[in-house]
Amino acid sequence: IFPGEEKAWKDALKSNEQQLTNDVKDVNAQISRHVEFTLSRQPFNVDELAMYQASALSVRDKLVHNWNKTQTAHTEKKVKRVYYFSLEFLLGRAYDNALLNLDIKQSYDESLKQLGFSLEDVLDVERDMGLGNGGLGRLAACYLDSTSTCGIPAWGYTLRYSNGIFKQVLSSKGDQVEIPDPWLESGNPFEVPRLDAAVEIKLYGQASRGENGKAGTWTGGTDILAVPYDIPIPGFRATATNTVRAWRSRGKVSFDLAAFNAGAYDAAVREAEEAETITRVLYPSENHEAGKTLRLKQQYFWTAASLHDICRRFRKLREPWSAFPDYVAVQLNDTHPTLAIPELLRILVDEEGQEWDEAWSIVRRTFFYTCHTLMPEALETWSVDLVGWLLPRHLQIIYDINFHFLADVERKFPGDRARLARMSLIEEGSPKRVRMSHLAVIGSHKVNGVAELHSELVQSQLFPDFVEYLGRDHFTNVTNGITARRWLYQCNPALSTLITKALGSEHWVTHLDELKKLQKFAKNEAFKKEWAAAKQVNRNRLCDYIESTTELKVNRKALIDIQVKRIHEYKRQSLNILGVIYRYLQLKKMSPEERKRVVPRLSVFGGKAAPGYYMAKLTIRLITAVSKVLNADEEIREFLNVAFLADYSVSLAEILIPASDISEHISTAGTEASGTSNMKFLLNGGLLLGTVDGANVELGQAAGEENCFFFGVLEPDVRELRLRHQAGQAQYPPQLLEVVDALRSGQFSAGEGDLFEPLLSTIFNGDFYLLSDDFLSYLEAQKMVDAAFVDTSSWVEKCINTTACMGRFSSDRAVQQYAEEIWNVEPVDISQ
Ligand code: TH1
Repeated sequence: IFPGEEKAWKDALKSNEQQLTNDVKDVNAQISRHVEFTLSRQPFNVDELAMYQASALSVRDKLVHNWNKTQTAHTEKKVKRVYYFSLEFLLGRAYDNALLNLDIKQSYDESLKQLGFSLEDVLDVERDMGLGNGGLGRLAACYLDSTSTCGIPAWGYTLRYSNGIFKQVLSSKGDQVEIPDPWLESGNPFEVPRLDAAVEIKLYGQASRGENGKAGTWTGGTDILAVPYDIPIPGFRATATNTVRAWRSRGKVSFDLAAFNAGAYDAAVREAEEAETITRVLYPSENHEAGKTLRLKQQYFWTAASLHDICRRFRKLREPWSAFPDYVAVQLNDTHPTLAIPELLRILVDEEGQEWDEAWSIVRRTFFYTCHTLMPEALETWSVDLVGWLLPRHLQIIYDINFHFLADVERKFPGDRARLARMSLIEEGSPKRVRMSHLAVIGSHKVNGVAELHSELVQSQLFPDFVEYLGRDHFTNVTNGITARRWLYQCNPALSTLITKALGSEHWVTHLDELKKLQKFAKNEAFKKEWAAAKQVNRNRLCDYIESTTELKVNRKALIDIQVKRIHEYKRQSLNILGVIYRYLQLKKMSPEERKRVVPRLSVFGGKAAPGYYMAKLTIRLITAVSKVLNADEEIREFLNVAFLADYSVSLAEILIPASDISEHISTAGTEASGTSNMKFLLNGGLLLGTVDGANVELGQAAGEENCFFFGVLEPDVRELRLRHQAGQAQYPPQLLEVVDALRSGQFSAGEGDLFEPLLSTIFNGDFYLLSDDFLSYLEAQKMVDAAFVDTSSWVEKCINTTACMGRFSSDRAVQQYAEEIWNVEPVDISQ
């Protein structure tokens, strides 16, 4: 395996390894080497950014070392790998995570001190890898973290957007303004470009079918380069280091010399420009179909490049194609990568000479599909004309799949035309559209939802025909999980230290069920004191952040109630803020004496609205408007204040989550597939205020209903209530009307009484998200929160017992469940 002299190589590599030690003196040398040689700088002109780059590169060296070992072991052992296809990987920052996972944070802290910097400040220089919108992208990041820690051979495949999720700022009026996020501006020390592994991807052109299931062709069109950039994902205290491979699009001929010589400079660059546009920006819509041509190009570009990579790796094994599913499991993160299904068929039939039936069987054993939503507006369909124009061969293949599929449905359910129409991959109409979820369901070996309730609804509401046709076993549930490394160990040192001290070791960080043992401390007064003290450290950190980034002055003893997530009507930030207004109106009616008996509160909101989502943006305006009024009200603000924190991100979540007393997960029953921040808040000893929806249900079962605050209508009643609204038979509680009157009076909009009318009118026209039905029980639940919070001792007990029960929500559990029940992939010990 070594070119040249084996001994020369081995000695050289050994010496490299010896240089990676973690004594402070060695770390100094490693960092200064990057300052001098990589950055080509001298000590006197090292600023914080340069120190971040040099020291992060020295950390990367250590990651790369483990990474190479991992990849070599996987290759040598010919393991089966899982490939996680996700258009979003919301990784956040990498530096602190790497320091903690490699257990070298202390050395770096000391080293940077000696070199004249503060580690904390240097860590703060890093920009978030914001390659995602919300829960779906963050889930992918947590899952890759867990595969590394659990030793499961895995690759994440995604796009390297040069602009991640936009930066959110607030205008002086309190409206969301979007600013681009060119996060790569000053480079990314945590990625490795693999220019040699670039692949060509075709778009447009002409296609022809082969005769009776034989190879077809796809010619002409435009070829674009896909260049991979690799990001190492380290396991906790483990050598195993998996990869997120992110593709960047480039023009194949970056420059057309003929056109240039002919004086057409524009034309010379245009083609390259167009190619690069594919990975220029992440679509900022969450749980909503983007529906744009560029988005379809992104989806194909990414899945085709990734499959190309996977097939290349497979060919090296010299196995027959029938063995492909023994080495490859591809998890489709929602329908966004569904084009991988016809693409693999195309490779097998057109390029590898496989018969159609055999190829289809390989495909169906390779793919697995996770469904993340029930929202009709998020279900992807693409117009047949668009698919045919961009991917002519794939459209033929999709039609052929559909032909065989419908023939089979007809055999099973003869004469049921309505069923055929419902199940077809093609939605008839003008234009005709390809239903991506149907393709994903029949092209996969298993389909899973992301929480128990959601998986039930996936079967009963979304795909009932497919359950009948494919059988129940085709559908399953894997409840989402989160990584305790980032979401407790890293973001909450105060609580982590306390837990480690109580449990006697850090074993819990990789075996989260161990937290159960905290239960025996739940009545220990000394422990409870320390628990409360840790919470106060985190509240103070958040309050400092709020006071340094907003105009607000906050009461540090107030109950902190947080709702942070994408702004959506279904997530009902509006219910929360209307509740705040109600509380304000009541406080205004009280005497100063009465007010002192009320639990003081700080309501914190954060989240981005899709740029084109009017109602979500108006909700932000409402929250910021209420915040201004409360903060200006000197007699009230110490009892009730509202903060809208701009630019919610992974890094901001790391400050917010440890600080909460209560967090709100209050979607209309049956609309939130799972939610994952709910798990993070509870893991950090915050209590849940929520509806009976998504993973809240299982969180409640685990933590005990006595430790949660549930309210609201149940999913089975939603349909009936909506009908009642449509029939104009709904009741509006006086408490809600009081709030509505206040809003209409202009009290929260400088006299502009109709500013929030569009929002209010949704409540009085159909009230699709059932605000009026849940308002009273929401207020009741908030009352219970107040009552419980007053009894500090029993409150802390609830918090401890909640954290203790969060083991099941570890992403380690989730990926192990996927590995065993879905992927059939085994963990690999790479030390031998
Ligand atoms: C989210 C779901 O809304 C959330 O409930 C769930 O916890 C999370 O996925 C992880 O499973 C979704 N995000 C998106 C984003 C897009 C399309 C659909 C969904 S569902 C772009």
